[in-house]
Amino acid sequence: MTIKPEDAVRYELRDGVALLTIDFPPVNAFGQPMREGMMLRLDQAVSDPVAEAIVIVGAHDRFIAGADIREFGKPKVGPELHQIFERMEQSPKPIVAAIDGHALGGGLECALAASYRVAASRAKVGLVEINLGLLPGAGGTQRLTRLAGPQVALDLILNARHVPAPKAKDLGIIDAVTDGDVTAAAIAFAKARLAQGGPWPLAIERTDKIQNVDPRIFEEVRAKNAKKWTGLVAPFEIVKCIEAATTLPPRDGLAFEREAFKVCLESPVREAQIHLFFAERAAAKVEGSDGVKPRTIKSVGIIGAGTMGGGIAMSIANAGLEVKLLDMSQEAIDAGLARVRKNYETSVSRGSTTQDKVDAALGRIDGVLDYQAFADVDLVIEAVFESIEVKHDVFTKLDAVCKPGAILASNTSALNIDRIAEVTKRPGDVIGLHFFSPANVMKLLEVVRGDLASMETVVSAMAFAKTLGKVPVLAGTCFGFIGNRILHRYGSEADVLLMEGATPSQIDDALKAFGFPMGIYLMRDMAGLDVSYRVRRNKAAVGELDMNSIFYNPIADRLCEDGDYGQKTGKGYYAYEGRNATPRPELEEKLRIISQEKGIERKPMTDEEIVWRILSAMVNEGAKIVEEGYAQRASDIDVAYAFGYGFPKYRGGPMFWAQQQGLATVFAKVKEYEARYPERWKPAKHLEERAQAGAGWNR
Ligand code: T1G
Repeated sequence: MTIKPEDAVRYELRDGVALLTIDFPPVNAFGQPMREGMMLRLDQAVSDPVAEAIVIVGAHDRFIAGADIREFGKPKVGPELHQIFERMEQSPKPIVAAIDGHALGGGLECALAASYRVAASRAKVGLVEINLGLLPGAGGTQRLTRLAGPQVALDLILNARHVPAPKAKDLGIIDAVTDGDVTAAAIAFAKARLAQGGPWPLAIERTDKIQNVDPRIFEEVRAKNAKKWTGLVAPFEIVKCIEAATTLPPRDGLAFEREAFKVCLESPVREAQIHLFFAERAAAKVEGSDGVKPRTIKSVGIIGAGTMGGGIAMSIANAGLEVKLLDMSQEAIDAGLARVRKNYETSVSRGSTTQDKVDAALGRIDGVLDYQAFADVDLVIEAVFESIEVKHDVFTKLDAVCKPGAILASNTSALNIDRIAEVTKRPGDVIGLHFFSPANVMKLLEVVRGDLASMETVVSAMAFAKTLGKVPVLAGTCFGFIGNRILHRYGSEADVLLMEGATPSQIDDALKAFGFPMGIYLMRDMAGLDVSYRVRRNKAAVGELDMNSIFYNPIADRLCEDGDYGQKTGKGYYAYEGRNATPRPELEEKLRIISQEKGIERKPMTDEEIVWRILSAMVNEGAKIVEEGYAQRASDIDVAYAFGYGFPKYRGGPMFWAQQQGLATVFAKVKEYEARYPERWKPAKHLEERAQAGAGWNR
């Protein structure tokens, strides 16, 4: 049902003020009907002899979420945002933006084109376009800079800050804040300004905040962020626009910004980041769950006060929920709580939170020694030793103690959830909640469902993840779920490349040049090589791993046998002075010996070959995970990798990257590798089908 412009923006008169109410679900994003409605109602208000002033408000306690992101990349129909905002600035009557909820992107730009801005104290405002690979393209870089100065504009826009209204008032962005009804406050504000008389202020004509600006601030911000902005377009264009606001006349600055916006719009980065925006939201949707309501989760028990358990406790307490943290001894609990306090202290010292928020969160974490403490909790998460025997013991006890309907979750990173669920009398209530370390920081949360889990339990776990501010991805219970299964596959491909002639630093440098924050070998050295060494030996002992296979690279075993466990012993794939890693020539000698033992001829390799082999391994494995039903859709793989495994967001994720290369091209590469390694490179049927359909991923 298409909403008519006159319904997208309603009109009424209140006490001599024209009230424009925007009602364009779900979040008042500037879709065509809303843009047309704004033009219609602005003209109506300006020509209405009864209306002495104009107030713009959003229905359902939310202002405007910005431009309609779904329209990007499609031909523009209807008035452009900048035309609406110019129309506002030509109004002979004062316009007051009444902001509640969010005013983001084009939403705040709309408010900045008004004469005044009144906000509810709970409202937040921001120019967040950089998250989409864009910049505020409807005057935001110009009006905000002239209203609040270039330093504030650089900070808010480059960091996509959601600024609380009181702080925005201190910065000069908002004129008044109210704890009451924002519409009434805005009308009263308009009437008061009418009584004082015009002219009505225009942010675009302000000059006081752009006097004597030191041009070096722009060079400094570029230099400071050069590494972080590698591969990006928008940040550089944003700095240019803010600099232009301090040097160009208003209309020239607006024109400059519109050109810069086009540069961002046309970049592949914008497509990738907008893909992730919608992919993140799609990932939260569980197919087949219509009508299934989540259970309420207000109190949570955690078993294991170690690093993971403590981090999970923090993320739950930060969300305002009560947490009981259990361990086997008071010493273990005290040590766990001490680690939690230390983490909070670091966050406060970094300014990423405040002491009173930390005190409140700590007040919600209670150390307990007895399982009985979990009798009334709504959810328990175990974060104990990764052994099925230990999990069985824990879940048997939980099953006996917890109330009916309590959800029992395991933080396991690879064990089969059904094998855990089947020891309880409530297998339907058992789910995996795979947090990523540090659990109080990492956004990704893999919700792992076994065949025994009920849909209500799955929906409840996904909703709980959102409550924590996490990015949930629903995974099936194959080995390694989604993220680690792909990590395992591309890690073993990298190990084969080492035997074919590459070195750890060459592979890591190629991955960093692609956009990963860190290469796989540096990551392994940081994690420590000894843990996975023990796992491999256990697997080999029970015949689950053939160390004699031509594709098995024993380099990590040999490093461990030399006592080189990585960063913690000063040597691993790299040699370390503190955290500074340098390549090890003796390791390259070891690799030459291994290649000889395996009968593999070492050849020089290009970075492009390395990237294609590793990315193709990720994509082919991802396609298998989707076709086997362990992921709901290809974009979920992208969300998992962008939010949990350091995949550069500006590339949209491995599956999106493959789509940008062309699935037929990726399929051809996989076939090429299959010709060389038949048993390692079976093409995924899903990839083959989509490549042959000449289309992208169908879900
Ligand atoms: N355009 C289109 N759809 C949007 C949208 C938008 N701007 N924002 C949200 N949606 C959809 C979303 O896909 C989901 O759809 C539903 O609304 C609820 O979203 C010219 C160029 C406002 C804080 O980046 O941050 O302005 O899944 O689950 O948790 O300079 O939505 O239900 O089908 O996120 O209550 C800049 C993006 C745009 C803000 C609300 N603005 N949105 O959070 O709901 S570019 C943004 C958000 C721009 C100008 C530039 C959040 C929210 P579905 P949700 P929420």
